Amino acid sequence: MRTQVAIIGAGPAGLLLGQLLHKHGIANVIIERQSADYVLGRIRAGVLEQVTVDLMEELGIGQRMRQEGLVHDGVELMFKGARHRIDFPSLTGGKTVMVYGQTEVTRDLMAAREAAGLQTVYEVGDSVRLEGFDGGNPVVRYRRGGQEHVLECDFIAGCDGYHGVSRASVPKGAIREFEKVYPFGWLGLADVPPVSEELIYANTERGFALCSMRSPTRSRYYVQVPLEEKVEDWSDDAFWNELRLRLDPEARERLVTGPSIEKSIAPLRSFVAEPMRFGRLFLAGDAAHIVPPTGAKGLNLAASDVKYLSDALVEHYGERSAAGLDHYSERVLRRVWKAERFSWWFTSLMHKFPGEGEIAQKLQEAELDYLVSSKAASTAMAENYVGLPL
Ligand code: RFL
Ligand code: PHB
Repeated sequence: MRTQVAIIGAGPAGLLLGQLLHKHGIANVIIERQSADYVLGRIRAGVLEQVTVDLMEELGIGQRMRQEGLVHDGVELMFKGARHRIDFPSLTGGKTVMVYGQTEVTRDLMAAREAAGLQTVYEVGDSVRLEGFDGGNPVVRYRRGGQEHVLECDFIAGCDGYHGVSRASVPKGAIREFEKVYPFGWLGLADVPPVSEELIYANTERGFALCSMRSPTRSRYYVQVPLEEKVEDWSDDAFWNELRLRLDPEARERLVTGPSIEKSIAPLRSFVAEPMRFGRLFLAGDAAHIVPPTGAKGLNLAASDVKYLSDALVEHYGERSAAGLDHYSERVLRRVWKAERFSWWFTSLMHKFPGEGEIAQKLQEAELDYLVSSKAASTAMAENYVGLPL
């Protein structure tokens, strides 16, 4: 089999890239480890920046998002037991974010891919091998249904997430990795009607909590827990009790509790691999970088990466110019590092760090007080949260 661009991974990065390339007549095949249902079963991101919303619209798949997504024009920051609102439009010249789950984005992209008759090979397990990307003829080898397959291509897009094969295929000496692992995780639980119309990010002496949502009837709540904690040790009741203790009196009163449909613990990490190009292999999304979820940036970075990559590939095939491809890594990393900085800053401001003592709490509260009372500080926060321009 032969294609122009072989895409590894059918997460948001891979699926978005596939549609962007297809729109410009560039053939692509996606190779995915899991089944489509498994990919759709993962509950992950919930907040889309305008840049991501615009990409969905550009691809003609914004209709359901427009109907079912929730436009949010602010978030609430809670500290010292009280909530303070950051208003996005007045601070950013009219910008907002869209609450529309990663599952729904993925579902819309899969449907569009199927309607366009584009090929996705699911359930290849750990069999993918990338070869020849340092020369002129890259190939992707994989096994499916007990048979070996070879996909020849011009380029490989590594969109296979943090644990994928693409970054791991690069010789160690050619890549630099920067990493920070936080000493806590997020225990997440879905779903009952949300406690508030906007997201609440809470800094408390007991640790961080986030009240988010997927729809007017589905909440998604998180509490900071020590890394060693096991999800089996958290009954739904224990979760609700802990969340209640981290909310202000009004939210505590309004909180609707019920059985969870999904409960899991996610570790928090900042990670960047440089560069993001190795000959004819390009990394995009979580394959190259991870942010802690506090800034809601992961999916949005995956989207902006593949926008840059598809522009570069369109330039290559259309104008026969390598300039876009040559500058891909440098251009993407400039935006990635700014999102890494924001996510690290917001994580550091909102979480309780073990062993840091009471002064750390006081300093966070002073910074939060400054953040909500200074227009300059609120503007910097709002500008980053709604997303920096491409
Ligand atoms: P994905 O989604 O991990 O997809 C990678 C795909 O590659 C497949 N794969 C392979 N395929 C073939 N061969 C192999 N060897 C393979 N290895 C892996 C995988 O099965 C998978 O289908 O990466 P992608 O596309 O780069 O997308 C990144 C986003 O998924 C991620 O950044 C976000 O979910 C992060 N994130 C959030 N991002 C936001 O923008 N806003 C949010 O509000 C937000 N909240 C979150 C989050 C992530 C979370 N968790 C659980 C990590 C909340 C949470 C709790
Ligand atoms: C979510 O709804 O899952 C979510 C929202 C905002 C974040 C992180 C996660 O910052």
